[in-house]
Amino acid sequence: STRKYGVVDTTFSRVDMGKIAVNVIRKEDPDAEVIRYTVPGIKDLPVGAKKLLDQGCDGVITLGWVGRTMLDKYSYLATSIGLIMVQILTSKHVIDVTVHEDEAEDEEKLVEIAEDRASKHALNLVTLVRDGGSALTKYAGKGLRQGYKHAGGLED
Ligand code: RDL
Ligand code: RDL
Ligand code: RDL
Repeated sequence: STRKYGVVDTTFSRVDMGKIAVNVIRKEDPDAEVIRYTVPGIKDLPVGAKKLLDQGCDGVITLGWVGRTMLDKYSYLATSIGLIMVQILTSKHVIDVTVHEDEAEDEEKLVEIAEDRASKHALNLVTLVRDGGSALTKYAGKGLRQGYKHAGGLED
């Protein structure tokens, strides 16, 4: 049967990262099916991901935006634990794309971080789902980053 990817995003986010992820997945794996599901905020992402996996998705990418306050950061910690629980319960990858609003002061830079992180992690999801984790081994220890330039491996 054809591969199926899930994309879960939020209305809280200030950048349409779901659209970016869908476009990258479609371009990279044109025969696959992509299902998009949008929730209000990050704490709704774990069940959104679980629903898409229950509907037969082989892997999911979530795209969340965390506000600047401590309360927002606690919400993210809870979300992250929830997303990890979904992965453990289903043995499927849920790639967590998160942009923290305090990563940059200016809005242009935040858009840049969001676009880079969503694109690179959408590619990671396709690789993991289609080719498996061994396909990433050639990049092990290379200091790859999403949202920023790669840090690079210390041994290179
Ligand atoms: O279930 C409804 C909401 O509780 C849920 O959508 C939350 O994720 C909303 N939310 C917060 O309550 C909050 O304090 C969000 C943030 N902070 C946040 O930083 N980013 C979000 N939602 O996407
Ligand atoms: O699911 C995709 C990513 O969310 C996941 O790979 C994270 O572990 C990536 N990541 C962070 O998001 C982060 O804020 C990592 C770190 N910090 C870190 O310090 N080390 C990592 N990943 O290996
Ligand atoms: O070294 C600079 C950054 O990598 C570091 O500040 C990370 O913590 C930034 N970061 C996040 O905050 C996050 O939520 C990253 C990710 N997600 C991620 O998925 N990949 C990253 N950084 O490389």
